[in-house]
Amino acid sequence: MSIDITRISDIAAQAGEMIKARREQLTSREVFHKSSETDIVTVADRESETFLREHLKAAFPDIAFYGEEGSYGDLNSYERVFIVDPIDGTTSYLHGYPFYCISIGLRENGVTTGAVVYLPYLKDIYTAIRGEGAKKNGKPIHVSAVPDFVNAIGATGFGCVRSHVKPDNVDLSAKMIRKLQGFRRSGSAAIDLCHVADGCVDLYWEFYIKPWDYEAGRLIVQEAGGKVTGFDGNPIDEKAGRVFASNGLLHNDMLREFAEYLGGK
Ligand code: LIP
Repeated sequence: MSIDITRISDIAAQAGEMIKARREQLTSREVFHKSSETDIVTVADRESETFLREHLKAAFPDIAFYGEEGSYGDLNSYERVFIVDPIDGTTSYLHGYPFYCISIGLRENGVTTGAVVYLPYLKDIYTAIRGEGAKKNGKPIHVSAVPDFVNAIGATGFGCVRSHVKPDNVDLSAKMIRKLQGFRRSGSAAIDLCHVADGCVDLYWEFYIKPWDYEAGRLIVQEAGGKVTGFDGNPIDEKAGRVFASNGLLHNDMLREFAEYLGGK
């Protein structure tokens, strides 16, 4: 029996509206640093996580919860688990830049089976159920048919720079900016993945991101007909956190760019 995606969507939308309203009251004392001065978390991220944990638990008592802002042990020890980013795009959220979202993926026995991404500012909701396709606001979506870089929009993120981890994404992005028709930065991996799924972006990559950033978006892209792998074309390695999504047609060209840039690293 497939999961009740409408119920998960309702919970995501409630949390989304809550954080949108909360932002108006957020004070500087409610913003904290994580791995570096530019890596932040707000009280709203924590409140959103608590809300999602409690409401998902009440609606789906048999499914565990694993969120960005808590300590939940080993993700791979759970049979059925919601993998949740309570605010993906926290920096944007803090500044009032409208691209932030709630991301909820459901993983069962190692396979992602359901996904919901809610963008409170735009009131867009993306959903997917494994084997049943992907939707935006209830309507089926599909990746683009753009076959080459010169006609493509690419998106990426720079979490790696914020955390001072190498190799970072700066030189690769500079190279791709010259090859692509356009380049976009939303500040949220989950949103970038949804944009690949609905075809307004043709490819997206990012270094060092976490399951809560990509779990839901990955299924939404796959169910919309796209491809999601690591930078070597293999399934994403959770530890490496290198995530690459495309409409499928651009996949091999971009894999060649990664190989050249990383040279085996
Ligand atoms: C963010 C990602 C973004 C990435 C950031 C960060 P957060 O998630 O979605 O794409 O560049 O490093 O991981 O921290 O806003 O939930």
